[in-house]
Amino acid sequence: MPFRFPSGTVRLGAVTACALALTTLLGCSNGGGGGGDTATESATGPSTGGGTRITIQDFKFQPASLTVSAGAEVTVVNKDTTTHTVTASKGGSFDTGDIAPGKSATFTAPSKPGDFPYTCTIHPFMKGTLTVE
Ligand SMILES: [Cu+2]
Repeated sequence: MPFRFPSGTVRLGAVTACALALTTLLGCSNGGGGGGDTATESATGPSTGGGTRITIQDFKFQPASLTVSAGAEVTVVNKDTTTHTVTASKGGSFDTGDIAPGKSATFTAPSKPGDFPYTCTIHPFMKGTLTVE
């Protein structure tokens, strides 16, 4: 049988060298990427930073029901082509005032837990609920 041990050994050797080089390279890049991700998460902070958002589109609040922590800052983005507001229906707990088309505004959620229905003062048929916990 024509086995050729010398050439076979050479090929295996080359493959092994390549695999080692690749492993080393991948190991290095993985380490760097992981470090970068961790740093980004730390800088962004906990989820209270950017998760509280109401989007207005097609004369609707999205989501119509949003649960936030007491005193959280809520961002309202108006993606419609007309002005809207986010205004607490009773108690005057919060009110963004007029939000022009394509603009955004923020308000501070009530500091007491509960359900806070809100509406758009310009279009009273628009309704949503902010739940504070
Ligand atoms: Cu409106």
